[in-house]
Amino acid sequence: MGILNVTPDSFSDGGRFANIESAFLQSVKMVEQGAAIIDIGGESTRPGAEDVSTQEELDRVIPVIEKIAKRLDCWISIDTSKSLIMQEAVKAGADLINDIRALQAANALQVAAQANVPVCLMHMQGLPRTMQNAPEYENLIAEVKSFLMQRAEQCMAAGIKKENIILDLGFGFGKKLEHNYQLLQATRQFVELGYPLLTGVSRKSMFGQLLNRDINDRLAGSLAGAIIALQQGTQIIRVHDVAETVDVIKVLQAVNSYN
Ligand code: 8Y4
Repeated sequence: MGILNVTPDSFSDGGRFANIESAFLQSVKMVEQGAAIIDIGGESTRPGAEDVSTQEELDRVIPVIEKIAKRLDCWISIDTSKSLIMQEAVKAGADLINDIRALQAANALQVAAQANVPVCLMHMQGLPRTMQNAPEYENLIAEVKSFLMQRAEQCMAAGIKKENIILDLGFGFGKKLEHNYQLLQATRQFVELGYPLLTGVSRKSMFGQLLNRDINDRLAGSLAGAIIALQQGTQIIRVHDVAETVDVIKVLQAVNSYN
């Protein structure tokens, strides 16, 4: 899964059309590099980021989804927590709903059930604005597992099919450095819950802090993280650096092809 940000912080303002075109070209590149899914987000979830209006988020993501759906052979994932965005995105051609708030917003469960597409449920402690202020757990693995299983149950109660549910440990979302590494090491336990797992560690601060690298110098750390998760059975890996990650996957597939 290649990451496509269509937030204004990731674009110099050359107007809407230039932004759509640039987002599309970035998607073409990621698909050519081997991405099977493009994850499109129009709302920044960084701690301290400004809230985005629904109309603004729609204006950012819908034209890009329409263009990718028409022109590229890949799945489109919509990264949003708002039910209206989910609904419009699926109408425009999105194939997957990726929600860091695990469909807890008003109407999100109902819209996702109606849309009948896979949903990714992510664990987060707290909310983006404050989640990194001293997150604490009594039993990290048990708490993340219990949250995800409860959300999966609620999804199924709302009519979402079991086979359409993907889980995600939510690296960096209300987690200290040690929490992130404990969860990464526990990946197999989550795979064993019987749902596909999505892992998103690309360029995150778990590498920045550990290795003392700024955001553009975290590729080696991110690839190490990807390998560790993939070896334990994660099925989807959300990344900025598609070409490099595809090489990693091919090497893992080669070693696993000899029994
Ligand atoms: C550098 C670049 C440093 C990006 C931090 C970040 C996940 C996610 C995000 C995730 C799923 C991010 C939307 C945070 N992370 N969705 N979204 N899983 N499913 N930060 O881990 O990439 S945004």
